[in-house]
Order: sequence, then structure tokens, then C-alpha cells
Amino acid sequence: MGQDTPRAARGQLDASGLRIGIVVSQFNSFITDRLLTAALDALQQTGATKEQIEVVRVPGSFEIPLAAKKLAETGKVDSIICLGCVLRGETSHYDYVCSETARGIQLAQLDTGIPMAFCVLTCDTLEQAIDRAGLKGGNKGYQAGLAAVEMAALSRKLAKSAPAATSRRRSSRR
Ligand code: INI
Repeated sequence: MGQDTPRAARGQLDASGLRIGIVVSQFNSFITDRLLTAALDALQQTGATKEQIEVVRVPGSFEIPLAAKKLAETGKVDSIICLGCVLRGETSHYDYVCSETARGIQLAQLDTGIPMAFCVLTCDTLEQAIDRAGLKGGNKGYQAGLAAVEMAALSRKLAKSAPAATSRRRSSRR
């Protein structure tokens, strides 16, 4: 990057002092258990201890957004990892579960201001899901774990700088 490139704010991959929630769907638990293990690995590697992690289990992916929102509203977590796996069936049910789950998680994070990492696999086949839960495609749960730590740290940083920026804006209006 050149000298004229502005400094960029970024969250560190350091979970010290952070509390992370995980909402995991029990539907297709053969896959979601693997996502959970990898997410926990990522948290551990960034320094989180089990006291810093709260796991909530829901029946299916469709239930993730509400549970994530309620967990965020407790004020006890700095970010949330959302884990699920939706497999295409013979009807349009798949499309409704996928779109409403994604939309619900996005709304929940925007409403609460608590970052939510989206790791709901949406696959045509079980093989595709297995690839993304530890085989050929790596493990998306691990990536979500890192994203949750990075976004929690970034949110803290941005929140700390917000009052100063606001007061500068106010004083320049006088
Ligand atoms: N939930 C999933 O997480 N994955 C699926 O593949 C799935 N399918 O295929 O139906 C699924 N359905 C359940 C849904 O998430 C809700 O739990 C259910 O509709 C009750 O609200």
C-alpha cells in the first residue's frame, strides 16, 4: 500500500476480554456439530476460555435469528456465531428456511448492534455440506469463529472512537 493510503480500523484476532455466543441448530446435527467444534477451535486459538463462551441450541436454522437476537439483548455477549445447515429437499421449504434465516440474522445484528457471524450452510447435497464442514472446503465454522472475534474487537474499537468523533462534529458546528 502507498503512503497516501489512509489507516484502516481493524479488529484484532484476540479474544481477551471478549464474550462470544454461539447459536447452533440441531437439525442436521451431523454437520452442525462439526461446525461447532471448529468454531470452538477458532475461539480457543484466539485466546478464549470456555468461561467466555455461551452456547445456545435451537431446533432448526429457522429458529436461529430469534435466539441470536434474545442472546444479544442479554448484554452478555460481544458477538454471536450462528451455525446451521439447510439441505435442499423436494419442495420449496428449503428456499424459505434459507432466505428467512439469512434475513433474520442480518436484521438481528443490525437491530441489536451485536455482530453475528453467518455460518448457515445452504447446500444442494449432503456431500457439499460435508466438504464445508471439515473436508475439501475447509470448515466454515472455523472461519465464522474468527469473524466473530474480529468483529467483536472492531465493534469495541469503533464504539470507543464514536464519542470523540461526535463531539468534534458538534464543536465544528459552533
Ligand atoms: N432446518 C434446518 O436447519 N435445515 C434443514 O435442512 C431443514 N429442512 O430441510 O427442513 C430445516 N427445517 C426445520 C426448520 O429450520 C425449523 O426448525 C422448523 O420449520 C420449525 O420451525
